[in-house]
Amino acid sequence: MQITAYDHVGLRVVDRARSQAFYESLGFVLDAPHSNERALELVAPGGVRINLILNGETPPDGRNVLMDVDARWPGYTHAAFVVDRLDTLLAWAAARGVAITEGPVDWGRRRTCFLRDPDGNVLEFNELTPEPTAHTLVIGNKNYSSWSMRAWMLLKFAGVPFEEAGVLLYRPGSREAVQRRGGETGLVPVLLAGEHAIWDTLAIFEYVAELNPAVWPRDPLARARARSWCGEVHAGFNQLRAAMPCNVRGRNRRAEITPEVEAEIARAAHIWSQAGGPDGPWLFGAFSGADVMFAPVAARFVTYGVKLEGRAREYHQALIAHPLYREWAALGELEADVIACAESPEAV
Ligand SMILES: N[C@@H](CCC(=O)N[C@@H](CS)C(=O)NCC(=O)O)C(=O)O
Repeated sequence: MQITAYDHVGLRVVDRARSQAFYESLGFVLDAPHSNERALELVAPGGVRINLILNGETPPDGRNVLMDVDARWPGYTHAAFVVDRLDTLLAWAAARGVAITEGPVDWGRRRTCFLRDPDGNVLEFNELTPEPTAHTLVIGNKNYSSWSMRAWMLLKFAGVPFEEAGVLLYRPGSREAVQRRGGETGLVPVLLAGEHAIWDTLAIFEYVAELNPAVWPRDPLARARARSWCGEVHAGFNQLRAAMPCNVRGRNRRAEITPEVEAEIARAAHIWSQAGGPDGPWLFGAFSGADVMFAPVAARFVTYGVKLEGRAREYHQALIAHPLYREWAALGELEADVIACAESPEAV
């Protein structure tokens, strides 16, 4: 037998409506099929569950009998949750007038604060501190390397500090230079995390998502959809890729638009036409790794003058105006190196 995770923590409460409203404002949602007249089950977007046990009686003088009386009766003292951003939690508490009873305090492995729920149950919230790891991103020419662009934008978006090591691509010895840095395939990007090399873009995305979960949408099914689209880009769009080599600073370039290329343009446009939501204009409302994955596709559409319509067009405009896209494109503009096979002639 192995204990693998918590299923839930049970909290006895006095006033059902008051407690439900409190926990819902923290992001928990009622799981009605698993609730009954004795207990409410609530679940947070990350899957963390609590049960509100509805048989509480108002304690004498309103004090929490486990925590606020002189006698130290044995029992649970607090539930400790992990949050992505402690500052967001602190802002939530300030906006609702919920007192922070201890903290925020930096324990090294975690940054923590405590507060009480409406019954005086102690709740602890932790933002975990990642182990300090030195990161180096081995990338190719910024103007030409679409996969490098993705890893670079993602690390910046996730706020993971890194140094850059540039390798000029498609020269004798380029792949060997990447291999010497630990990239087993000789292709870029390679993310070096301390001594360890990660040499595939999807693997880099997943690694960075472990450092900052904001890389993926919060909802598990949205997350799966985001990964499906990213997998599709990673494994597909091969006709488009071949017909339109990445050349971020290039304009008005000619591409042979075969029916297969046309179908892949239509597929990208179909995905993009689904963008936008309450949290913003991106594929999953808030900006995520899925948007980063499509950034070089957006760049190709600029270079080769691909016309889009409606929501897809708006999404494309937003993506090429994103500050990280612009920063990458501006750096590519400054590069002197030319990769002849990616320099298609101008359209007439
Ligand atoms: N599957 C790899 C693809 C990486 C890739 O194709 N990188 C290109 C640059 S965009 C490369 O290194 N090309 C150099 C070469 O083929 O020698 C990933 O996901 O990272």
